[in-house]
Amino acid sequence: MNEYFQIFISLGSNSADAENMLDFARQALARLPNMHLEAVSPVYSTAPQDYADQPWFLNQVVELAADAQWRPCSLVDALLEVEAKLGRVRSTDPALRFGPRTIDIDLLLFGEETSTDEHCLVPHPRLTQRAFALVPLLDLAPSTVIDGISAATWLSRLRYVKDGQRISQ
Ligand code: PH2
Ligand code: MG
Ligand code: MG
Repeated sequence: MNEYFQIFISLGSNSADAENMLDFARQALARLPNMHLEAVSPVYSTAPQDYADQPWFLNQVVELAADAQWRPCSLVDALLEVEAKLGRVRSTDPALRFGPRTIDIDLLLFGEETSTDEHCLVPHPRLTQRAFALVPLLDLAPSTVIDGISAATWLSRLRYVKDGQRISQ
């Protein structure tokens, strides 16, 4: 019997075309070999973290099932390739053509695995601090545990406001 990993990936974009970028990203992930798109969370509109002076983001978490040939680092490489491909999608707005990266695809969790390789840290090192990732993750998998503590507990430690599909932190 084949072993499968339950994988959670965060999608984020604050380009003018964010909805389409998430859509393209979901399609590209579903097309990865030996990978199955299992579930998608609602899309949240989220206040920018780290650098406040930028537009709000759309964020979403997707659940994938990967067969045992995938490893955290090979998946991160594949995600970077998808990002690069989507970054080249032409916006209709010429001002955005050479703008910043339009999609961020982050590996959050890879089954029960941990990776301390700088290039492909698992769990994602900032997951427990970010409501924009924890809220949609909990939508899909309410009993998730991260570093021995439930995702719900991590979220309860954050100061954030969730108003329908909007999250500010
Ligand atoms: N990603 C960042 C920095 N800040 N803020 C929100 N709301 N959503 C993001 O996806 C995001 C961010 C860098 O990865
Ligand atoms: Mg990120
Ligand atoms: Mg990233």
